[in-house]
Amino acid sequence: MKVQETPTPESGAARTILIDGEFRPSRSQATFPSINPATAATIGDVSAGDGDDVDDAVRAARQAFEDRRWLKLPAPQRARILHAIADRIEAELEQLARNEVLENGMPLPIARATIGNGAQAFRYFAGWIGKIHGQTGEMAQGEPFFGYTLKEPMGVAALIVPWNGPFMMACHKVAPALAAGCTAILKPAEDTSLNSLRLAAIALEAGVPPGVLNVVTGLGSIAGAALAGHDDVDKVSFTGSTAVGRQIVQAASGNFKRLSLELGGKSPVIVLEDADLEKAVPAVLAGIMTNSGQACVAGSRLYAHRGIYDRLIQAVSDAASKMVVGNGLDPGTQMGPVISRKQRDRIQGYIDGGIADGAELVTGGRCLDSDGFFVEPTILSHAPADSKVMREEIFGPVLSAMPFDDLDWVIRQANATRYGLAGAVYTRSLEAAHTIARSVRSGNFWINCYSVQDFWLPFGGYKESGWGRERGAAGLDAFMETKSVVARLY
Ligand code: TXE
Repeated sequence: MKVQETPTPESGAARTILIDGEFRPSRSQATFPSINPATAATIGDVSAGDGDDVDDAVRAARQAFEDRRWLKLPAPQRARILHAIADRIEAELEQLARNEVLENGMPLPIARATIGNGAQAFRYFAGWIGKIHGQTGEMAQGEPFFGYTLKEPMGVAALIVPWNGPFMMACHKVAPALAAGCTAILKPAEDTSLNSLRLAAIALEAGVPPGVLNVVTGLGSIAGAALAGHDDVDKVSFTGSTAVGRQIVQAASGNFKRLSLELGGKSPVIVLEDADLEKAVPAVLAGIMTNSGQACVAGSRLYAHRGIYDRLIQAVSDAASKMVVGNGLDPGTQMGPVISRKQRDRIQGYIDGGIADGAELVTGGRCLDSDGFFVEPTILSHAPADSKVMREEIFGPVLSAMPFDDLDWVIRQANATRYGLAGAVYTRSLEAAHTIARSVRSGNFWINCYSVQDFWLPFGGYKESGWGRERGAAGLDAFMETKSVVARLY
């Protein structure tokens, strides 16, 4: 099926709510602008969906789930459709990447990589379709009884996505939801709505029946909250701030929605004295500066052994100060803007607060004089352990560093956080690497590299970094219920 006139960043058509295969405005006709963070210019108008639009979308998704229009397609056909989505994403990669730069600001090569990653999500989860099995077993009651389990889709899933990797993260949720047989309502972040519409249109064109994947654009506090509290939504998969994650837990309690929460982080990066600094320096830098530090796994706390501390900080700062900051569409740009004026001001507040708390500014520290929302790559040294820059998620290009002497002490510091999403160690010692990997309480950990990921590896956080795992078998299971069936044979 060909979807007519998918709203694009350029068209900004304000018909950005997709229900049952039709794009339409919000019922209230209200809109909000989508802003290019590199220029502060308006890209287009997006429909501000509210509770009424959410009701419509949930009704459509419920109907599509109940009449099994998706699940009754044979498994090989569903798998082919997911592969067809990936094919179309790859065919449109350049346009999707440019849209991503316009709305999010990331450099074009990174945008291309994230769009390609989104396509891979569909290929990975397509591979699961047809391989979803329950178990069979004997019953303690003896022979006439026979037991087995069924894996069944959870039902209607709300997929609430953030703005820091908008297309890729939408794919990371839509692909497993569809592979599990759920129907869904995708709620993109208000800063980055438009590529989600193209994704949903691609899904329709590839053969996903209308109503199986719906989109409600709108503000989190209105459209997102309506989804999280809706009694006919069975599952919420959310990526965003820990504060909103907490609100979703409360809103979801009405009907005990199943929840997957991928929340914030304050990930420690530990560099031992024996580390290969030539490899560690670029990895430490990329670990925090990629996507202007707007990554949940950002390696934002650096603990370096005192024996190499000054050398490391100097090398990381030199490299940081040479980074080309600019419009993501300009060739050569290594770091784009942050997402919004609000985030830029918030980041500046953290930097100023860190310096006031006693951290030493080694490089960066300021916003660029520009209409866009640019923050210099910033390194703060000797940040006090209890300062906000060492404790709170800044979500900007700001690395807070501290020297250490003792391994036990640094492990305690690494764990002295409410978060538990990721961490890393750089060392040549096998013993130290694996001891630290086991000691840091986080859902992801890297040895001599950073943020290297794959779809078969579950991704998620300990502690206040969230609930559950995305990707891998666990990511699929997060959209399924297990039913136990017992039969008496005679
Ligand atoms: O996030 P929000 P914001 C962190 C990061 C950042 C901070 C604030 O520290 O600085 O959050 O960013 C939707 N019910 N992360 O304010 O509000 C919203 O529309 C339901 C880390 O932009 O959490 C969007 O779709 N949904 C993170 C999504 O939640 C609601 C990525 C995320 O927005 C809602 C983003 C509500 N009441 C921010 N309120 C990561 N883990 O990667 C908002 N939303």
